[in-house]
Amino acid sequence: MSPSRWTRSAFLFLAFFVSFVAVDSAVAHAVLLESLPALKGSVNGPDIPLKLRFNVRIDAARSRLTLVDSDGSTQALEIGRQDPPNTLSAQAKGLRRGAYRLRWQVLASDGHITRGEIPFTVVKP
Ligand SMILES: [Cu+2]
Repeated sequence: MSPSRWTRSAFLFLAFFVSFVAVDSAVAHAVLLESLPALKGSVNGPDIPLKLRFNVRIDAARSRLTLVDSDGSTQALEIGRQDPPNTLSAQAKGLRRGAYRLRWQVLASDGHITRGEIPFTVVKP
């Protein structure tokens, strides 16, 4: 291989590698950045606004928010209007004092599903 050909091959390889890495990070799946209630936070009941903010846009129609009671019973929450599109919000109503978990499962724009739980406590019924 001549030196110029070698250089071109090396450049092409590098360009391919860089574009691959760039695309991979651009379509990253959803990571939770911030939540209301905060992780292990305490909030006043009985009605609690829930908001989750992610690093990327979320497909709300294919995402799920579930409230888990301290006795393990679950309740699906209706997801409200997305504003902005990297957030999910819902309303939990009539909560009594106690420990809860907000279970989330979201679909990001890259087609990957991620899930997690936010434990929180309701202090004033
Ligand atoms: Cu992903």
